[in-house]
Amino acid sequence: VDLRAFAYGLPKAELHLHLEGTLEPELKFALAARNGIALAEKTVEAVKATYDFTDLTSFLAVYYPAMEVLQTADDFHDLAWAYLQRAKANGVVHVEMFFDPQAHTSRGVPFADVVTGYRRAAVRAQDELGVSAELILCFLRDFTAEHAMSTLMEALPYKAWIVGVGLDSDERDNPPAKFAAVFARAKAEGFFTTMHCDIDQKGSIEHIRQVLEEIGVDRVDHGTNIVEDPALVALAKERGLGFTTCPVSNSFVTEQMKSDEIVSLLREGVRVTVNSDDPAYFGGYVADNYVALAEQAGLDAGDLARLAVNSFEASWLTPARRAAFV
Ligand code: ES4
Ligand code: ZN
Repeated sequence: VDLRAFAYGLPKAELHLHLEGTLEPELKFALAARNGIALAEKTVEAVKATYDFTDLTSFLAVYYPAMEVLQTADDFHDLAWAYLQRAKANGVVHVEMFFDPQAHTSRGVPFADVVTGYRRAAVRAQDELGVSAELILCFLRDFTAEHAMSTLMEALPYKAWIVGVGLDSDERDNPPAKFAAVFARAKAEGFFTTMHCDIDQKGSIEHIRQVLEEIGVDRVDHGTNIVEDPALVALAKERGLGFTTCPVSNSFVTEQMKSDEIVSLLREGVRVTVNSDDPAYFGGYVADNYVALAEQAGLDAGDLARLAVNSFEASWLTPARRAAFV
C-alpha cells in the first residue's frame, strides 16, 4: 500500500491541536486587512522566514504576537473553520481542539467573542463536513493560578460548549502542581482534564509524576519522557491513559521527533496517539504527522491503524458516540 494515502484516508481523531496554531500566513494577512492592522512582514515568505524555531521559547515568541489579528468572533470562526476543512482532508472525523482564551482576554478581546466564534465553527463542521468537533480550554501556565481560576469561572456559562480543560505554554518553573486547585475545581464542574508535560530536561519526569499521582488527569499531552520511569508507564497502561504525541512539533521544539519513545509506548500497549500541535507553524497537519513518524520509525499500515484506534479510545467522546467510530 501507499502508506501516505493510507495515512490520509485513515479515519482518525485529533486530540492535540491548538486552534491558534492553525493560523496560516494567508489567513493572517486577510484578518489583518479586515481589522486594519499593519503587519511587520509583508509577504507569506517573509512570515515563514520568522518560523525559525529552535526551542519552545523561540516558538512562543512568534506564536503569541501573531494572535493580534484575531479580534472578532468572526475571526475566531474563520480560523477554526479553515482548520476544520484541512482536518477533514486529513481523515479527521473527530477533533478536540485547544484554545487559549487568556492569550485573547489579556489583550482586551472578550471571552464570549472567542468562545462563540470557535463554537460556531465547531457546529458548522458537524453540519457541513460531518466532522465532530469539541473545544478544550487551555490555561496558560506562565500566568498565575489565580488568573487561570478566574478564566475557569468565566467559562462556566459556556460549559456545554467546552469538553475539558488543559494546560499549555511555557512549562519551565510552571509545574502541574501550581494548578492543582484550578484542576480540582474543573473536575468538580465536570470537565475532563489534560496537561502538557514536555520539558526536555531533568524534571519532566517529575511533572509527569505530578499529573498522574497528584492531579489525576484524564490524558497527558506529549508526556513521552514517561519512558524514563517503567513504574509510571505501567500505571499509565493500567489506567488506559491517553498520550497525545506530536512528532513534527517535537522535531522543532526538541530537535527530535521522539520516535523511539513514541514507538516504545505503542509496543508496550500504552494508549499513545499522533497529532499535529501547531500545524501552521510546524508545517504538517495530522496525517503528515502519521507519515513522518512512520518514515522515521519504520511503522507499517497496521501500526498506523492502531494509532488511529487509540485516538478514538483516548478521546472524550461518550461511549455511545465512540462506538460509531471504532
Ligand atoms: C504549544 Cl508546542 C507548545 N508548547 C506549549 N504550549 C503551546 N501552545 C501552543 N503550542
Ligand atoms: Zn501543544
